[in-house]
Formats: sequence, C-alpha cells, structure tokens
Amino acid sequence: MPDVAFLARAHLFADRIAFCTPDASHTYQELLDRSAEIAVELLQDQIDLQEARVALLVSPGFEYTASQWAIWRAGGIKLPICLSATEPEWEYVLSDSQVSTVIADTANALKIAPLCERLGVRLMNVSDIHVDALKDLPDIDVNRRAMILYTSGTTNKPKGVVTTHANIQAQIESLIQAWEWSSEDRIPMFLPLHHIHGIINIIGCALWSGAMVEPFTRFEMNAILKRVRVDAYTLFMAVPTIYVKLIQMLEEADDQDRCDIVAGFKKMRLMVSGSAALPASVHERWAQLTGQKLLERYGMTEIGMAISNLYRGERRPGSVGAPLPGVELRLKMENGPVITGENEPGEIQVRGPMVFQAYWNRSEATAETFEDGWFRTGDMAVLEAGYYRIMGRLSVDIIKSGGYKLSALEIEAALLEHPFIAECAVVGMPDDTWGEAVSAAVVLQKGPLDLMALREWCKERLSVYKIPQRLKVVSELPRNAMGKVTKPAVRLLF
Ligand code: MCA
Ligand code: AMP
Repeated sequence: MPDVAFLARAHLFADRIAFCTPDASHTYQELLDRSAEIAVELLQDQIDLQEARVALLVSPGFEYTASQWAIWRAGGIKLPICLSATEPEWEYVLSDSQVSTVIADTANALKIAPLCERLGVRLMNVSDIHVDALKDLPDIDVNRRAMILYTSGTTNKPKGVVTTHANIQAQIESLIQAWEWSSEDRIPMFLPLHHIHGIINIIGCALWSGAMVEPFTRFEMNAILKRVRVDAYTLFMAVPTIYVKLIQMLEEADDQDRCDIVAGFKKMRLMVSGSAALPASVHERWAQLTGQKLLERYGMTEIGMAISNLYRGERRPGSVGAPLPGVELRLKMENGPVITGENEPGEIQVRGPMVFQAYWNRSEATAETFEDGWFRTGDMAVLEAGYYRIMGRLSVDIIKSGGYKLSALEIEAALLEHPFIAECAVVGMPDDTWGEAVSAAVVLQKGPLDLMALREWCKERLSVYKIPQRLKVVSELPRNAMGKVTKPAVRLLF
C-alpha cells in the first residue's frame, strides 16, 4: 500500500476515465503508468529526490497531472508556475525556491529554455520522456513537503507557501465531505493550475473521488458552453469574474441559445463560486437566469478552503457560510480578546490539519502570521445568524482582480523601474467584471505617459492580470504627516 493516499485512491478507479478532451481520454491506470515513467526519468540514478523542487510548466490536463504525481512519487516538491508569467517573474520563483528541474511541455519548453540554461536548471520536455524500464519508487511519508505555491501578499515579492501531503489530503477530504463528491461527477477545468482553486478544489477533489475532468487551456467560453449544452457536467467551479462574463453572454444570447445553455446549467448538481467576493447582485442574477443558487465559499492558499455555504441547506447571498469539516475558526483582533458573539467583526484565524507549514525560507514572515498556533488570514469577517460575512482585508496593499491575489507593493516596485516614473501608488478600485481593477497613481519625472504606453511597457515585466487598468498622473501623492502615502486618499483620486 503506498504511503501517499492519492495513489491508493487511483488504484480504486483504475479503469475509469480521469481526463477527457475532444482528442483523447485517459484512465486512472494510465495516470499511474505515465507518472511512474516520468518519475523514473526525474530520478535518473537517484533513489529519492529528497524534496528537491521541481517546477511544472505544462498546460492543464493529463500530462500536467502525470508530472505532478511523478514529482511526488519521486520524493520531490512540486512548484507549479504561471504559464503566462514574464521571464523576470519565472526567474524570481525558480531562484527563490532553488529549483533543480523544470518539467515543461513542448511550447513552454521553448520559452523557458534560455532561462533554465542561464540558471543552470535541468529542463525536461515531458513529450520526450519514454523510459524502457521502470524501477522501484521511494515510499513517501505524508508529512513530507509536497508543494510550493507562490502567493502575493504584504511584501513586495511573492512568498512560497509550503504544504505537506497531509495538508493537501486534509484540504481535499474536507471538500469531498462537504460537497459530496463522487465518482459519477464530471467537471470542466479552465482555471490556471498554479493556484489551489484549480489544483485542490477541482483536480485534487475530482481525482480523489474517481471523477472525470475535462481540461481547457483557459476559460474558453464557447467550447465550454458547447459541452454545457449537452449536459456534460455535474459540477462547475469558477471565480466571480467568470459568472459575470457568463451573465453578460446569456443576456446577449438569442432565446433559443439561452434556453439550451440554461438547461445544461440547470441540471448540474452544484455550482460553486470563490477566490473573491461574489456580489449578492451576481448571485441573484445567476439564480434568476439559471435557477441555480451558487454556493459561495472562502479560502486562501495557506489553508485551502475554510468556510462554505451549505450544499444541503442555506446558500446566503453575500455570505460565505460556516466552517468546513475539520476547520477550527475564530474571529480575533491582534492583542484583543477572541470574539464570542455575533455581529462583532474580527480577523479570521484558522487552525487545523489543512494549514500550511511555512513560507519557503522565510521563518520571520511565517512566525508573524501565526498567533498562538492560529493562522492569521488578514481577512475581516463578522458572524451573522450563524453565517460568516467577509468584510474586507486588513491590508490595503492586497488586491483581488479576476480571482488573482496581487500585491500593490510588487506592482509599485515594477512601475518604479519605468524611466518616466518618479513615484507611484497602486490601489484596487471596485470593478463590476474583475472585482477590483489595478489602478496606479504616478508622479512623472519625464513625460508624457499614457495608459496604453504604460501597459505596453509592463508586458515584459508583469503578468497580464497585474498590469494597471487605470492610470492617474498627479503632481504629488497624498501623504500623511509622517510622509507616508495614504492609500485611502489615493483611491479618491480615481
Ligand atoms: C485579464 N485581463 C484583465 C485581467 N485578466 N484585465 C483586468 N484585470 C484582470 N485581472 C485582460 C487581458 O489583459 C486581456 O485584455 C483580456 O482581459 C482577456 O484576457 P484573458 O486572460 O484571456 O482573460 P480571460 O481568459 O477571460 O480570463 C479571465 C479569467 C482569469 C478566466 C477570470 O482571470 C482567471 O482564470 N482567473 C482565475 C484565477 C484563479 O484561479 N484564482 C484562484 C486563486 P486584452 O483583450 O486587451 O488583451 S486561488 C484562491 O484565490 C483561493 C485560495 C480561493 O479561494 O480559491
Ligand atoms: P489567494 O491568496 O489567492 O489564495 O487568495 C485568498 C484570498 O482571497 C483570501 O484571503 C480572501 O481575501 C479572498 N477570498 C477568497 N474567497 C473569497 C470569498 N468568497 N469572498 C471574499 N474574499 C475571498
């Protein structure tokens, strides 16, 4: 019996289809076989990778997951990286985590090859991996480290969130129980696979259950809706921006089209929204259009999912529900008492087997984020009639746009490299489609600079979702008596 439970689970469903695309389908047995082959290639003459970091730059689907399992089976730590990131962003995560190997598919191998060469990192093209003989793979203890995900926060560079196999297992099992996943489930997967929404909530839970995943390289609305029309899915999980885009599409569709698509959505057993606040108006409009009450839940890279509306029970618009199975949760302000009653806001703090181990190589940042063994999320909430409502974040420097968590400080640091920009302040402004829109106020030392030119310049340095959508050129930034930029006043500039 393998130590890491996902392998044992896969054996239970060996002949079932794990991944299906219009071109091919792959069983769980094929996933096991392919991951063993890639693991052998990864190991070369070693017997255990001993937690070496292996980056994954592969499009979502069978080869991505086989590579993920291979890294784990060989004893490595998986580091999935953003497919659309810029070279400086790749360089930062590869260097910070001291990656030993990058596994890429052909298209991405071409893009990252020069960087791997410069950093002296081994590059494996997954399409070229074919081994003649398998060999014994090491036993992996569940308390070994399994994954590093880079998350933006209150520092100007993203931090690596380290989770063990046991953490991942706890995150998955909690959701399987709460949302009643089964091997009969079928789900589309169109979110990026360097964040837990896609990795844990969709693929992790599906493969744990013996369910079937249909992967898409991105949110390809027409291709996905074609499948929705023929009742291909029982489950659907997305970020609020996607529901906003789907509502726009349904409102513009002709009657017959709308009817066919709505029928597909209506038949699903569950539709989930998360990663950012779902406006109550979007919840209500989706229910009017499709009859589906979206289930909103709350989570974070460091802890997996923590709070969820009920699968069988109330789904309250504007609230995120109650703690998930296994999650201990409290509201508390720093140095204040634990809040015991309703209607009094506090910071969400979480404890339990799903909570991450540490930020990679950042012991101080790790220590600061825990209070008496509880993880401090930095999100404020209030308990109202048994359900939690998220009120916002403690830090003004964190922005959520399209479901991505962004650091204003990281974007500011990049903008300051622009030769025309002397000072800048970045804030997230409310936006109907994206949740928040990255908005930059700048003081110029040379000019002129308009939004289009700035966006073009940013493309080399920042992922597309970090690039400012709004620009305000000002003669000076608002500052307090200490000379510190006041972000609430910056927001008023827009
Ligand atoms: C893309 N564009 C944007 C943004 N992203 N504009 C403003 N803000 C953005 N955030 C622009 C592009 O520049 C492009 O402009 C146009 O929109 C289309 O870009 P594209 O990438 O093709 O957009 P899309 O495919 O429609 O993507 C929208 C998306 C995507 C599907 C919502 O952003 C996405 O997959 N988000 C999910 C991220 C996620 O998984 N987060 C979970 C983190 P132009 O046309 O001018 O070129 S995990 C997490 O948060 C936790 C723990 C949790 O609770 O789940
Ligand atoms: P990430 O670091 O990408 O894992 O994002 C986690 C953050 O997303 C949380 O700390 C929250 O600020 C936010 N978030 C996730 N789900 C929700 C939700 N349902 N409502 C409001 N904010 C959310």
